[in-house]
Amino acid sequence: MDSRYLQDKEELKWSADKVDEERRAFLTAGLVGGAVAAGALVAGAAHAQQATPVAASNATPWWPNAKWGKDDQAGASNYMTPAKVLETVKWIKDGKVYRIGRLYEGAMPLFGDRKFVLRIPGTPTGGPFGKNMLIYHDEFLASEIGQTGTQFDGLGHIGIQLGKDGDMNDMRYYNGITELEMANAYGLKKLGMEHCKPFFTRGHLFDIEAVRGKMMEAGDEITVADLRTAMQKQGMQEADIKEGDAVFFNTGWGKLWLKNNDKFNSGEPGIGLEVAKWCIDKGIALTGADQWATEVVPNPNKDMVFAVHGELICKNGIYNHENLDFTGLIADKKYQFAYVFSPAPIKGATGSNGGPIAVT
Ligand code: UVW
Repeated sequence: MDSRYLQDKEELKWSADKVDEERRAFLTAGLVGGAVAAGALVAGAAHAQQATPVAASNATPWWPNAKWGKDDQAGASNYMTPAKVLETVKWIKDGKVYRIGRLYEGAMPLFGDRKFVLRIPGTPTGGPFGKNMLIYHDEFLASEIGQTGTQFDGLGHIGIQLGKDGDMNDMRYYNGITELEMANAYGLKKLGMEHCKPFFTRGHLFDIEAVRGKMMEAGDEITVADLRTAMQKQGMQEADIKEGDAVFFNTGWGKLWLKNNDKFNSGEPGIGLEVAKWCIDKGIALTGADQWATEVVPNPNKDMVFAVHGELICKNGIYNHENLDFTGLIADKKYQFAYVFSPAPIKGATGSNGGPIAVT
């Protein structure tokens, strides 16, 4: 084996350990803070934290993928077929386009130690050129491109460790792909964003903030009963939710964006394993929310951390779009729309930033 490869592996292992250490520190602090805040705010409320009825089990291998085969790396983006596009187009009635992503800026709340640093070198960066004296600007961006701000989680983002610490053969991702098969300091060798097909599908928005009558609090889990209440309030039919559709959850937590970043980062309301299973059973292609992980943090089951990420992304190839903004859609009572997003096809990337839209 070539020595450069071995060196990459060592570097990767070192940086993985470091990130892990930092995340554990963040999660301990965040979950403790979040649990205290959530406990104080949710206790006594009509919707107290509920124990997740479905336990995530890693005992049964989730590969080879039954729907798209053992070599598949595109997951639920395979639902994006010409038939799906034509079915979705029927939902476009008034031609209105809503931006459902947020502005990217250095001040936005970031998970853990992630960064978003934009610089314009030179001002102007270059020129003047020719007698016409043309000048120009470039930008330099230092950031986790797919994991800051409005972010689309790809299938290379989340895996599950099944064996001993450091055993890359037993860290498994979508379709059973191992860390050893993917690992590369210069971009993932498997499950990179280049494998994800552009999304053009029907979106269904559940306004759970409206169901609760106020912003949900950290640790408050959205239940399937909440989804049914939301559908009733919003005039939606469960039978309308079809294989390959996208589902979105409004918790109200997004109101803290740039207003109270510390609280925003301390935890969040969101879905748990019960709703995750509902999504899997329906063949949903993508979940999304107005907060940073779509799932509830801390999980009411204190042994679970980001368990929904594991079930949806890793085991089922279902994508996840985080830090969305549904303000315009909710103001106009538009709960069903065409969701359109073409992730940046960066080879080997774990996710994508970008500007998702809802078209009604
Ligand atoms: C993690 O990276 C665990 O979460 P997110 O997908 O919310 O960034």
